[in-house]
Parts: sequence; structure tokens; C-alpha cells
Amino acid sequence: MTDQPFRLFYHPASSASMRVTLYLRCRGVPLSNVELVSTGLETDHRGILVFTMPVGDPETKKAGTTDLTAFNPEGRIPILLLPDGRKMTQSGPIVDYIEDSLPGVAGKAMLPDDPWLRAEARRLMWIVAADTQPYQNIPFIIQAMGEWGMVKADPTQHPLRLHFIRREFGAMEKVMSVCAGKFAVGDDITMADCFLVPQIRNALLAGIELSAEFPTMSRVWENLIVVPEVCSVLDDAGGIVQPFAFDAEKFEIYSDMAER
Ligand SMILES: N[C@@H](CCC(=O)N[C@@H](CS)C(=O)NCC(=O)O)C(=O)O
Repeated sequence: MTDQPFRLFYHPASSASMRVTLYLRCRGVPLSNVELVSTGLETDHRGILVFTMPVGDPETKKAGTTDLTAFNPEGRIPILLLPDGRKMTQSGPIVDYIEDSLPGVAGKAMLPDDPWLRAEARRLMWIVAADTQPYQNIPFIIQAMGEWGMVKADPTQHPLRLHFIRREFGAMEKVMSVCAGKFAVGDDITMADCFLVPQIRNALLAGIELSAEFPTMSRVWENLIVVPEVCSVLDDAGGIVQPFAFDAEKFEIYSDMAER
């Protein structure tokens, strides 16, 4: 590694970003190793959150625009920028790369040593990142209502969103009833917990009653939210329930127009 830090482009309103910031905080990676760079945040005419390049950042100046797609063609965060200009996207590969590239960081690696349990942790991470978050994502729900004729409802508690959260939480509850200890896999915090926390936070905004429906996940959640590092990341992002997922006023106007 060079003397210059990696730079993580993230936003506190982004649940995929929170997977990485939780990993960094819990793993004890100093800001001198991975600098946190908050993106800008706007909303479009539908009320959907749009992450932008941070005004005044050297990378924004280089790109000549605040349009995030100029920096990452996926248009998504988190993004890890290396001092040599390479960029990595996708929360899973980002945490793996940081873990593999920071041999000097003290403390315990955030995956179990046992290969099977390591795979269990990765299984939970993939269920969150691949099978849950994309289908319950508010932009997807708003677009499906406005453009593809899906039934109209409050985007945060839309039936499609609830269906996918319940379906995948049901699967994770079964997996965790075997592998969970104090945390998702055993008694130490792992990367699986870093992926679970923001997804549970989204589920709370959707009105899911965790303790009634998913008791193992609920127990792990209760243990997680008293861990100081987890608490501090949640505080930075506005609390244990996601505070701002879309612009309700713009959404109302947009969905009224879509109905006509
Ligand atoms: N699979 C990606 C998901 C990233 C993602 O969906 N990020 C959201 C914020 S939580 C985003 O940037 N959305 C903006 C957009 O889709 O235009 C990952 O794990 O990093």
C-alpha cells in the first residue's frame, strides 16, 4: 500500500454504503487508511434519491461534472478509489479488497476462520446484497409504480417490498437459527453483520416487526445495536430506522401525474 489513503465515496443515506462503513468502523480501519468522502444527495422529479459527486472534490473537478455516472458507470455508491486511480464498486468486493490490502491493521479479521462458517457469513452477505436489497429498493418500487403500472402504495411499505423482505428474512432466519451465536455467525461480529444491519434498518422502515416474525434475527439485532462501533455508524446515518428514503412531496406529484 502507498502512503496515500484509499478513498471511499459513500453516503449515510445509502444502505449499501453502510455495509462498508460498518466494516471499517468495526474492523478498526483508521481514516488515514481509508478516507470517507460523502457524495452529494439530490432527489429527482419522482422523489428518488440521486447520489452526486461531491462539489469541490478533486475527482469531481477532474470529471468536470457532478454526475456520478461519469465516475462510476453503474451510477451507484459505494465506490472505493485507490491512489493509482483504480476504482472498485460493489460492497462485497470492496470489503474483501480492503481486508486483503491492509495487512497492517490490527484486530480480528471479520470472517470466521472455519471454512464452513466463513461460507455461512458470505451466504448471508449474498442473500442481503443479491436477493433482498435490489427488490426492496425504493427507486425500483417508485419506478415500477410510475412507469410499469404496479399497484400504488406508500413506497416504504409497498407489498412488493414487504414480500421480498419477508421471503429473504425467512431464509436468513433459518440459516441463522443454525449458525448464529451472539451475532449472525457465532459470537464475533463478522462481515455478515455489517450487511445485515442496514437491511434490518430498511425492514424497520417497512414496518416489519422483527421480534414477532424473525426471533433469531431480532436477538442478533438487539446485540448489534449496543456495540459502540455499530451505534456510532447508525447515529451518523440518523438512527436505527432509515430516516430519509425518498422525497414524499415530489413522489405525490409524480404519482398523481402518472395516474392521469
Ligand atoms: N450491489 C451494490 C448496490 C449498490 C446500490 O444499490 N447503491 C445505491 C445506494 S444504497 C445507489 O447508489 N443507488 C443509486 C442508483 O441506483 O442510481 C453494492 O452492493 O454495492
